[in-house]
Amino acid sequence: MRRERLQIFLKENLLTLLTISGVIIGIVLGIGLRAVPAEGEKWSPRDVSYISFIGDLFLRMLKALILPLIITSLISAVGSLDLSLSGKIGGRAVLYYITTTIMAVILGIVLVVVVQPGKGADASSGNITAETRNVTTTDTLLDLVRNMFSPNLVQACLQQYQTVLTPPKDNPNEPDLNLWSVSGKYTDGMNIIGLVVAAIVFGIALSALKEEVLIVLKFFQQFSHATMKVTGWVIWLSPIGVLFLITAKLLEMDDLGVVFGKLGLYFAVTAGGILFHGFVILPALFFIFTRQNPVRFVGNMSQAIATAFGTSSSSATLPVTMQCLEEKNNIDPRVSRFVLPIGATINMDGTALYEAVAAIFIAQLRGLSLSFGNIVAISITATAASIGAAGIPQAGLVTLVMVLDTVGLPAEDVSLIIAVDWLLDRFRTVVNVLGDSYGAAIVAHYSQKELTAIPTNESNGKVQRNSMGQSSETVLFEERL
Ligand code: 7O9
Repeated sequence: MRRERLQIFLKENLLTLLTISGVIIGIVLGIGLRAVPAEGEKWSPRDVSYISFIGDLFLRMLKALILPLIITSLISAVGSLDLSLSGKIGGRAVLYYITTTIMAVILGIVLVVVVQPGKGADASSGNITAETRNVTTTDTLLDLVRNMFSPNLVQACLQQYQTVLTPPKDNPNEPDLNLWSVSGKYTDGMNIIGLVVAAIVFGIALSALKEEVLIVLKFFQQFSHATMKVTGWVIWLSPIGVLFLITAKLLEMDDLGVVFGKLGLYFAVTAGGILFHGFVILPALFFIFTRQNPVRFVGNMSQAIATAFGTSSSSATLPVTMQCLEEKNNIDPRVSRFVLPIGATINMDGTALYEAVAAIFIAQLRGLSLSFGNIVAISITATAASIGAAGIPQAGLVTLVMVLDTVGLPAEDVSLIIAVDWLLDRFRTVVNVLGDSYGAAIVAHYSQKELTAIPTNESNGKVQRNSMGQSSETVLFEERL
């Protein structure tokens, strides 16, 4: 009897157990293989590229799913709800995103102000120079809004708009960026915010036209099922994929010592804050609002957590997150397919906490004393930067530069913390993914009543039958036609 239960457990959780083993073996192998080259030497970039090859294939497959997934999910979810209900669900999601992001920033600020990791630390750790570009915060925010309204949706799949500043001809060293001339260009990278906005608008149009466009709605629903089917296949590669991604990353890094040495306290404060937010605060909120067991909820998300840690990209993890949420945590697909792509785009609790902590740490390192007003300004910019990151070309450092700029710190100071960023990024990504997932679950809980009032219209691929044995589609068609 016991053995049977164990067998059932192993069978149901085989993939998850394999993926977690993949993460652990990846770490052990990475650290172990670092010791192979002779003292003072390291693995050549070519060797590392062979090792990352398999992880890279996994990452490419996940990334290939992002575009079809967000477009079809958003259109089919918004299209199957009426306007007032999608407004309510969207509103609840945004309220959750803003509240939790602000909570994350406050947690980070309290930690960094109390622990003071920058006091007495040595400011010479920045031996890597960061590439930064000349931008003003205003231009960055205007670019974000411009990117929301893409003039060409085919181009939006490939490029984002970016404002470019060039120094005046008569004074190439002009320090005031406001005196530089302004032009615009398109840079490589998917304009995700433009695509999300366009898909939502298109979904609203389908919902407004109702039965007139039922076939188009069905097309997007079925396309979305097909994408999730492929996701189900790709997920089986995750144990091997994350193993090689993690091993290769560990081999590529210059010096693992800084994580525990020079920048150790900074690393501990940031990672501690991020993990506390994701594994204590968010689960507590989840419990308070839904009265469900958060431990079981996180357990069911472990596949997504491992993928987020391995890829350090919440967008690449999105297909896995959606699968875990729908298949294991039984969240209504009309909610998950609507709020997850939006969450992946604008809700980044880990990133917001990190940017606030990083800016204050650098200020401490530079001996700059911050007023209460400075700290409020940092909080606001860190929140805005995490919301806008996906709409800003080459976001990574640019957003942190924006936060540093609010207290007058130079862009080059980003280089002080770059040495541990690759590892913090993984923790941020895990918590960003968890934040989106808890949000979808809480919103689904509060929208349950309104959702049961309308037929599911086969959103999760399972045809639902009523007491007469008719599928809900038949009912829907009969009702509408
Ligand atoms: C982290 F919705 C999607 F899935 F289609 C989507 C696609 C792309 C959502 C977001 C993006 C995107 O481009 N995001 C993005 C995120 C762009 C730039 C920076 C970041 C911040 O990334 C996090 C961080 O560095 O803290 C983290 N690596 O969650 O992926």
